[in-house]
Amino acid sequence: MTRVFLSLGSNIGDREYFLKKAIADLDSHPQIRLINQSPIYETEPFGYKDQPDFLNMVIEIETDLDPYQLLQVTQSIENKLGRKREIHWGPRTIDIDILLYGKRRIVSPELIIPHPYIKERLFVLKPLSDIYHGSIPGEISQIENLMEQLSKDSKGVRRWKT
Ligand code: GSY
Repeated sequence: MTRVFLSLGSNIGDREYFLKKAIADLDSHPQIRLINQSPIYETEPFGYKDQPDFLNMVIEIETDLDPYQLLQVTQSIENKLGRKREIHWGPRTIDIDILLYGKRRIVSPELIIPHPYIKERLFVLKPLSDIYHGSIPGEISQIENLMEQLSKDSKGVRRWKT
């Protein structure tokens, strides 16, 4: 069994419903168990600005699926919940990204793990830092140091429904 961290984001329709439904679908998979979840944050869209704010969070799961099998599961949940890949960086009902897969490092056309957004996007790093305090494989800086660097511009990431 491997501990895995997933990032979830939604900015269309009932955003909280899509986050919760994706988590329930993951947890009901026979080879996945939900371990922990971060608070939900409301975050300004990164990149393409003319779209609604996102809700973002990170969850920790345990699984014996390999990374590519897990990717298939996350993509089938995205498809089931109506995700359409129309505008690159555009709005979406649900987005599920694999951030960390144990201590593994993978660079392939389908998957890059650790996910590059960990270092680049506060909407990923903030909720991850709430539930993960270890190191990032291949990264010298601890998660707290990465947070310090990114959170200088923290205004676009706020706790939702606190
Ligand atoms: O990368 C995931 C989708 N996404 C997001 C997101 O989840 N949150 C915010 N704030 N901006 C985003 N831009 C994209 S694309």
